[in-house]
Amino acid sequence: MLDLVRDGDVAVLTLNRPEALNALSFDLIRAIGTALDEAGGWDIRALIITGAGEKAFCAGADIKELMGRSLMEEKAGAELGQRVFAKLDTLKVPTIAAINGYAFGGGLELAMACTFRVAGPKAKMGLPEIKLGLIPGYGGTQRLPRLVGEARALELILTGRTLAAPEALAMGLVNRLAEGDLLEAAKALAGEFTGYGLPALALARSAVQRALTLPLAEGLRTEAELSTLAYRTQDAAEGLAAFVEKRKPHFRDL
Ligand code: DAK
Repeated sequence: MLDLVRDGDVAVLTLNRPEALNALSFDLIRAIGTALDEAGGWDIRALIITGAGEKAFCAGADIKELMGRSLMEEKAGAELGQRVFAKLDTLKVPTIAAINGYAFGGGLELAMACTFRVAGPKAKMGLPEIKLGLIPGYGGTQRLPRLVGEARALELILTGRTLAAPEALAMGLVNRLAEGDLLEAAKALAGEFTGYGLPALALARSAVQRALTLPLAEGLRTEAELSTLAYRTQDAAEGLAAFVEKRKPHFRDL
């Protein structure tokens, strides 16, 4: 159902239900939560999430499982998905969704909860819940407007239309298109930040996450506090000293 493997500094979490296009059963969502907890305890510097098989990153919530549930079961299901995906916000390392094929509904919501998204040439994505008489339940109505703005988010959620990778790139929904091997492209992106200190990476993520929820004055106050915290780390002392001494810094996550 799920594979979590380590490759040097980077862990790769692969949704592995290709017979159902890696659809998110509640068991799979729980397993993602457990895997994120496990990866959080590893000595890694980035986590990549991708899908097994040729066709799909993840085709969304398991539609068959959504049928015939009570209102309260459904609410608990939405809260479970939101809680698990929110773990990505606070994971100690940045995350990258390597979108290898279909990323629909909950699948795109999972990708949007990652820090970055890299799309392969076969990536197709959207929030098609409206076609099922539903609306997104795992964070899509909140994360999509933060990534692409309200007007585009409303268009995508109300029409349920499918985007190919170039359009997703143009609107900022994905960060990069992979020209060759997708996993290599995701690892190359990871390689651009894995040399930096985890405390500074985490403080920067935290500050940016708050930019979209706080009024400007409060956001600036938060930035002053978090940047001061970063300044107090040993990594900052090392980074400043390395510049002055004209050498490469050696960050130790301290
Ligand atoms: N769930 C379960 N099975 C799925 C699935 C899904 N989302 N998507 C595909 N499959 C299964 C198919 O049923 C098929 O299985 P068999 O029938 O062979 O047993 C197998 O995967 C291959 O699929 P297809 O034969 O359909 O493959 P195609 O290449 O022809 O089409 C497709 C690929 C991705 C275009 C098509 O499968 C498709 O449209 N899939 C559904 C996409 C979708 O609508 N996703 C769900 C979005 S809704 C909430 C919780 C969550 C949500 C809302 C509320 N609460 C708890 C309140 C969010 C819901 C969503 O994510």
